[in-house]
Amino acid sequence: MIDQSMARKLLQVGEAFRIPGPFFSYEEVSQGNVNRTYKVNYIRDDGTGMAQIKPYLVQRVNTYAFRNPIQLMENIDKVTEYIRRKAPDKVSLHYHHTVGKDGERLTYLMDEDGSFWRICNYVPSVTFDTCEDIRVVRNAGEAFGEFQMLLADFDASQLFYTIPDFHETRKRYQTLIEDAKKDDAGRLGEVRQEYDWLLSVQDQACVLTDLYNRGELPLRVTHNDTKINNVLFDEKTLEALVVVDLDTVMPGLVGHDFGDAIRFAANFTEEDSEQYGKVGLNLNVFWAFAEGFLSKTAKSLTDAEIETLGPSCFVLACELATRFLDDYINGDKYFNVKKDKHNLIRTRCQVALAKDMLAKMDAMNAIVRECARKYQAV
Ligand code: GN1
Ligand code: MG
Repeated sequence: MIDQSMARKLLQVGEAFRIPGPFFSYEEVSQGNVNRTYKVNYIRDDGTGMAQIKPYLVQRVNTYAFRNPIQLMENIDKVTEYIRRKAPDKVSLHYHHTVGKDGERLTYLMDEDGSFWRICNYVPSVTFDTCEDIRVVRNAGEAFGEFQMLLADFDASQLFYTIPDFHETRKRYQTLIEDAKKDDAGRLGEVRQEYDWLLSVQDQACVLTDLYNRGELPLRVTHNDTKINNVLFDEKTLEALVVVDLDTVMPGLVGHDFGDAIRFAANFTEEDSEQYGKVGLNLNVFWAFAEGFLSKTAKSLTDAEIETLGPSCFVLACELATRFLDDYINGDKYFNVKKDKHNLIRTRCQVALAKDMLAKMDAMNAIVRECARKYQAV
């Protein structure tokens, strides 16, 4: 159903960015747990006298999650421009400009309610929330591996930390422990089992942070939100077209991108499934992603980094579980919730996945080493 006030708001945003042509319609794109995304259609004469629909992607950035959205847009501008220069033939994202109070060119609009808006080109494509098609998974692995390699010589010090301590797993744990002590929403009793289990694996879950702090892993530019639905695919060929959702592009570790991708794509179920018995790591999907990712990165990664790839999946599942649980304990302030106990369900799902990963860790490590050996040799 069309919400008239939202339509008016999107119209106003489109005017600010001087999008030409009459506003036609909009639909909310339901992906994303943090920002709100809309596909907005305009009518455009393509020069032949025939009216065409021209879609744009309009987003309202969640400024509770992203406290410095202006710096965030500066990061995105730098990174997209860098990639465009390095790989001009690749499909890319372009953010539209509006004019600020002093006539300056801006990639965002801050409206009178304090909402933060941006518009980018709409890329016709398909996305996948869950995926057992091995070709798609392999292509996604290649896309995220390539993304990281494209930025391998980008000066990471030019980037703001859009969310400070985003993958500082020890700090995530500290926050969880502090918020559990406060128990503002009175929910701790209900989540005791999940909370105790997560604390019992704390050291294993913090292995990436600890190795980095000991100087054993290099800092790279990472995407930091490598869910498979952040890759756009060609509908016919299923080739990966472009990696999207660049809000969290920041300095990071290779395991953050690999582990996050696996905990999302290789789970037998969706991220918020309540069928906890079905949750688990699909080793075929794991293998396909590892193949794609390492085919692009194996030659550049250090041996120490390669050794972290398997364990990083467990790390990222636990880290996200602490974040979902913390948000549940705080009364659901960070993640968009779409059903009752949504954050608790998400927590349980990540915990079940992390447990299954522990059981399969030897197989995961063997696959990673095999793929690394293969692609270092070619
Ligand atoms: C958030 O909004 P979305 O779906 O792109 C979150 C990620 C989580 C993910 C879990 C900025 O991403 O870190 O892994 O939800 N992004 C932020 O679904 O917190
Ligand atoms: Mg995201």
